[in-house]
Amino acid sequence: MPTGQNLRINPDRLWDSIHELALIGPGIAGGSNRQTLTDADSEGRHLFQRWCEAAGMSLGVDQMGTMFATLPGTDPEALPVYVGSHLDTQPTGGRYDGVLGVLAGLEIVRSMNDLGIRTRHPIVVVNWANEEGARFAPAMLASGVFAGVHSLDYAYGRKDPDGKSYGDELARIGWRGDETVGARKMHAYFEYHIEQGPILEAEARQIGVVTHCQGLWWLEFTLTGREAHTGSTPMNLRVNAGLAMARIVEMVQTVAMENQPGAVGGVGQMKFAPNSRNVLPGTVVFTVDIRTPDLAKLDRMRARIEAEAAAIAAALGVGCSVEAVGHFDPVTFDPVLVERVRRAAETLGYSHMNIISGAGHDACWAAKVAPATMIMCPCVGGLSHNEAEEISKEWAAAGADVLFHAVIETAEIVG
Ligand code: HGY
Ligand code: MN
Ligand code: MN
Repeated sequence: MPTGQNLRINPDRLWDSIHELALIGPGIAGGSNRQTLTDADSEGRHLFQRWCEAAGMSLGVDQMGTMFATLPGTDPEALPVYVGSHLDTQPTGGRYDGVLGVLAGLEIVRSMNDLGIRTRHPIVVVNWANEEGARFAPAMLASGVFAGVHSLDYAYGRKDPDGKSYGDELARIGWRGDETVGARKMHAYFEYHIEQGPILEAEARQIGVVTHCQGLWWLEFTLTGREAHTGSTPMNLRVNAGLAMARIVEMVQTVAMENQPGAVGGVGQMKFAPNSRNVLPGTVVFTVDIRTPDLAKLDRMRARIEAEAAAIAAALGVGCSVEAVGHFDPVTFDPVLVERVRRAAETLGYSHMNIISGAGHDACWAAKVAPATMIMCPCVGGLSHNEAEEISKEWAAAGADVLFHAVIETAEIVG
């Protein structure tokens, strides 16, 4: 039975919590730099733990460092309803990516306490470890282990650019829990997230009813040229890995544009060695990120990019190897939960539209092991993964109200 229109979260408390957490691991331009398994990440985790315990929740932590805060239901045998996202950020991230979803989950519990609402199913608020994949690729690493996509050994062995391993860093900050990853079973999973794109704002809709998430490949290329003097080496004697990289990046743009509408491709990370301004690079390592909601198109784009990159490198005498360091197929979210989100937006009188998530989320892996769906709110100019990422308190609260209704309807209000 849909919940009443008057059931709403406390917008000020949600907004204040978001901005109190933002004081931990601040960026250099007003955003956040709370990269996974850093001391700032740990400090943010401790604050979240204190807030959850103050709201009457008990905390569990699994072997990947994912945090699960539980509000008991009236039926201890009932599988919990999970509400989650992530508190780790990009190096130059915004205040809301991930954080909004975790703290909106906490706000639901705080509001249930205020209103004396109990549910039959327990409610668990989740902070997934290493959603961003910025420090340790791939993204959504902990939820991937939880869903059985990655082994724990693989995850522990992932290295950051300084060669530190996930397992060592998790132990160093003291957040390696005992729970077996993936042992928990979910009745349902909800994730509330900023859109990270321009559609909802452009369409003047308050709520994104997320029906799908586009699929992704992260292809890490290693190009091997010959280190040589940039001044005295004649052009015809160069084995130029930098030139090969430039032509491959241009080709990725061409492949993405030839697969419009509904495909993206680009490069966000690149490393030259020895990275000296007057030495032609011996090695260039960079990651190509391609995405589309169409599985066949995604795999065609990958095959074409790998084949054309090999040909570009060969024509320049440059060595070329590629490793897939991140992947998930396009995801279809649970139609029953999607309809519950849509009905909640209607009950509350919020404008809404169906949307496909452009970014990847832990919900993509949760959907492999439980009925799952997402809710989105607009963000200013569609900007995200940028310290200037911005949303309004009204947008944040509207999505949290919809989340509140969908979650407690799924968890079955008692009394
Ligand atoms: O890459 C993504 O889509 C997400 O931000 N990890
Ligand atoms: Mn995110
Ligand atoms: Mn992100």
